Amino acid sequence: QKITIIGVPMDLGQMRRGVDMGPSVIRYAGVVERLEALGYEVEDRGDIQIGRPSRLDVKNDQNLKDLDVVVKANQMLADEVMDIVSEGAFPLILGGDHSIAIGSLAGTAKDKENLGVIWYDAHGDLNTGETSPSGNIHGMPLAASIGLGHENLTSIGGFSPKVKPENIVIIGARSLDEGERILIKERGIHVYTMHEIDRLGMSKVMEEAAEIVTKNTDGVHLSLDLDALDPNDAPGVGTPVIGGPTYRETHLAMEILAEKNIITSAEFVEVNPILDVKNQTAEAAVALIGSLFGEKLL
Ligand code: DIR
Ligand code: MN
Ligand code: MN
Ligand code: MN
Repeated sequence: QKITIIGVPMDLGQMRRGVDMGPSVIRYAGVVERLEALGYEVEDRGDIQIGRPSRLDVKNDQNLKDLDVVVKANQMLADEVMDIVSEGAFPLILGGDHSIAIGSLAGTAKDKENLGVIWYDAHGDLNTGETSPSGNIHGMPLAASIGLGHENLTSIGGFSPKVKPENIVIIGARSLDEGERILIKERGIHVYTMHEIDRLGMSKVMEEAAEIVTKNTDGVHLSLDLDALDPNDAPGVGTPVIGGPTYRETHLAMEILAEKNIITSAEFVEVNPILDVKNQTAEAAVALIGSLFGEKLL
């Protein structure tokens, strides 16, 4: 199968500069070579061109920082991903902050009735301008994808919603805002917090998650925020939260997804090399991508 890589050097969905270098350092860590070594045909389409306002949006009218630039970039990403899907290739999206998941999901959900989503993240990303404590759009992409929030965000790709709440599984959550907790309960979104991971073990959690996202679905998108991992293993992220799954547990999660062969598109986001040591977080991302695509020792 062919894998097509698209980079999204976006950092305006949150307030720490540097995550725009994510695509570049993930490439530097050898993502293309890693996938080619597994026998895949790989095309790298380069990066989406993101405009940069001369000043960051300090006015922040609707508690949606830099809304216009984020919307424009996501629309371009949605178009690009739709094109990759129409070619029959697997879209592998490299972030950039997590606001780009709105475009990724618009692109991957376009021709699907029921897209399943695995959201591997320390956070829920279920805020809207009304509930967000930060105004950062990287905390809102999952809400936008189920049709909640500002219309400019929900309408990206020309349709809404992209996914149904019951087809979503969040894994690794340990930091949820009040509005997100309410939404999770109201909409019945499946969440495996660190409590369930500790109790059941990653293996069982992934078995159950895989069952949920494949029930009545016609594809599964993996959205992996590197801040899901424990900050010891992935220090190069803008909003680290102590007490996450280890590097090894996350490998296991990827290996189980590879074995089940259910993932049809994926993104790896929030790698910020400025906050990192020796590109450790991008190296982790590439190793995890290896496992997701079937890498095994023996
Ligand atoms: C927080 C942080 N819940 C917010 N969200 C992050 O700003 O909405 N998501 N970092 O990955
Ligand atoms: Mn996130
Ligand atoms: Mn996060
Ligand atoms: Mn259910």
